[in-house]
Amino acid sequence: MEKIKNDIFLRALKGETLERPPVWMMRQAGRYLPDFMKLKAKYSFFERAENPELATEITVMPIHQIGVDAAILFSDILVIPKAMGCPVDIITGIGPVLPEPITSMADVDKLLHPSIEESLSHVIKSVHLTKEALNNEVPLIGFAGSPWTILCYMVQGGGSKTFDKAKQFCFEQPEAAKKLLDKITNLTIEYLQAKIDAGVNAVQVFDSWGGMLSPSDYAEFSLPYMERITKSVHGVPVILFAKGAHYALPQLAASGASALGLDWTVTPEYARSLVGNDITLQGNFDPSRLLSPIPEIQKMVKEMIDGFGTSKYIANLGHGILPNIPVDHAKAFVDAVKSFSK
Ligand code: 1CP
Repeated sequence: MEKIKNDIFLRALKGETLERPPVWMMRQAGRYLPDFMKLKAKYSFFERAENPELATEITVMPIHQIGVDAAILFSDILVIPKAMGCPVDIITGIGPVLPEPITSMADVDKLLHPSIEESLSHVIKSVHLTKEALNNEVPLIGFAGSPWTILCYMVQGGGSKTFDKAKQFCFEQPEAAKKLLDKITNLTIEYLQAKIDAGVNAVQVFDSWGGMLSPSDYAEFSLPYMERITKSVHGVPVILFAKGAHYALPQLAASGASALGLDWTVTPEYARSLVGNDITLQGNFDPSRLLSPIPEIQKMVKEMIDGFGTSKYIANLGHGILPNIPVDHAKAFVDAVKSFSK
């Protein structure tokens, strides 16, 4: 059995009380690092993500340059629709574009259920190569999008402020929507399990657009699928991050997950009052607050940790790091967590 040298992240997931919380940042592998920008100028998104050597290089960058306590594999949640036969482009300045969106049951029926081996072997290769490159320094996190968040892109055809077409599809054609959610869930379980079998030490499910739904619609179109994923994958801790859906925290806490991600709209006290004391919490620094002067970042990090405590807590942002964050501010955030003392 491998022994990870810095396993503070895994210990927090087990619920241990620590001297200081572990720290990593959502979207830490892309976006703001100058060395990443150089690769981005040279290669398209999928050239970077589907090339295991490049994906490995990008994954380890923030470990060496920023000093985070965990690595997250460079990839994207949209590899799942692509594997199902729904084309995906990622266009600089625009974001994801899915030119053949799902509009009907017939479209859902046409989707593929490929084996991970035939469709996503590059991700598995990236896990192997990244594990080698990390040399057991820190744990590696694998991830997937939640079925609802993946449906958002597959039906909307790209990013959106409202995901109105995705919601319309769910409300007008609930049977087709649920069949689509089922298909995404089935492939996602196999995908996450393949990454676990290849060596990732934890997995996170990103329900980035969970908060687009009302509590009752969340209970119908997102929660059951997140629960099924959590109960089906085995071997490593599962972290569920449902942005904007704090009303669902009690149910997510009961799903069997090891940890829940939080966005910055909840206080530590409120989050704890919803989930109890058994589960680990992760978050929730407002990513825009990394634009504040460094002394203010340091002060706010201290307040955040004082609020959450050093037991069952992982310091993180409340959503992905923004592309315009100065590297020294990101590093100041991480350093402030690592030098925390009561
Ligand atoms: O060419 C590029 O580099 C484009 C930007 C980019 C990057 C760096 C995209 C397109 N994806 C990624 C990588 C990525 N995506 C990672 C890798 C690890 C890391 O950066 O640390 C991860 C974890 C994701 C996850 C992801 N993709 C999410 C969930 C997390 C979140 O931020 O909410 C979502 C919603 C996506 C969709 C997506 N892919 C890319 C973009 C620009 C977006 C968001 C578009 C939108 O706002 O709808």
